[in-house]
Amino acid sequence: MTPDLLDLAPEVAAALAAGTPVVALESTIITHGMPYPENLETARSVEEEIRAQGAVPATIAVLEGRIKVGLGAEELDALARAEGVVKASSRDLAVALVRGQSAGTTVSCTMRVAALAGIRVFATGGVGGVHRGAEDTFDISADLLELSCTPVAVVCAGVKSILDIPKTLEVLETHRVPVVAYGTDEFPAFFARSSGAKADHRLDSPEEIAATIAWNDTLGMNTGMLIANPVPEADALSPAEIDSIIDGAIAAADAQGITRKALTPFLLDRINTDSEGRSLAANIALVRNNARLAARIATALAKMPSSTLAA
Ligand code: PSU
Ligand code: MN
Repeated sequence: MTPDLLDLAPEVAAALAAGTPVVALESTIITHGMPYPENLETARSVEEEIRAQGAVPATIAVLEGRIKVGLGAEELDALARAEGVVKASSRDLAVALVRGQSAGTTVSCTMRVAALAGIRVFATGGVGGVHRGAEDTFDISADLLELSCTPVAVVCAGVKSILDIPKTLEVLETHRVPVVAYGTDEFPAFFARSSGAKADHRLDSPEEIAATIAWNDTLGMNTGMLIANPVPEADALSPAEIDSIIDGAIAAADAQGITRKALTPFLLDRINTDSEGRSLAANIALVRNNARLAARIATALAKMPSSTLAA
């Protein structure tokens, strides 16, 4: 790795050097996934959840052409308020560096940077996937492809039904990405605890998940892993309520010709507005819940004898 490729925050550098647990966090959720000021409050409270478990949070973003791994309070604040910031998936990263851009990093880009930094566990809300109608548009998120070739475990709350969930699970299977549901037999649908699709695997403890990550490495799979953690019961939304809002958002995107990388941010914004904040409250609760689980997995991984972990 180029020695000065990454700007590691001091506490992140110290934790990585000491082998103590670190959890990566993405920043497109801050720049394109939630409105200000909820985006900033969420980013802060998610970092606190990770600290409360004894792990170090590393929010990843690009600021003026530098890759940041761990943001200071002022950097986080500025990113949350910034307008016109780029949304960078992993393929956009090199251009962002050349052009000196600031960017929110998507799941794919955050995974790429986490892997470069040596961080193996990453928490977010929802990952991208196969969009409804992908048989015509071919709109399949780069997140799924990054999961197939970058060894970082991503804790999410499943995928939103803005996506075609069965097709998303098929693409993950084709690309040999392990998909594990935590404490449930069902694959969760972000706002709802169940999508109607069965999860491929169920694991019930952070220790078992950490051991699965270690085995996946030892087997030379070189893939990530998707860990689906259902939204807490108390914060879940009723499918009837959220499904009609999502259907309305998709119809609005169709009517306005919104496609490609603008589509997911458009749908998220529309859902936030049309649900009058209820979806945002659920979103915040589930990201915090995912951060807690990710920190417990990173802690279990850090305790494993290094002989069981691939170099
Ligand atoms: N889904 C959400 N919230 C998000 C995103 C997706 O519920 O914030 C963001 C993530 O950063 C994800 C990206 O990696 O959108 C996927 O974008 P696309 O569908 O354009 O690949
Ligand atoms: Mn897309």
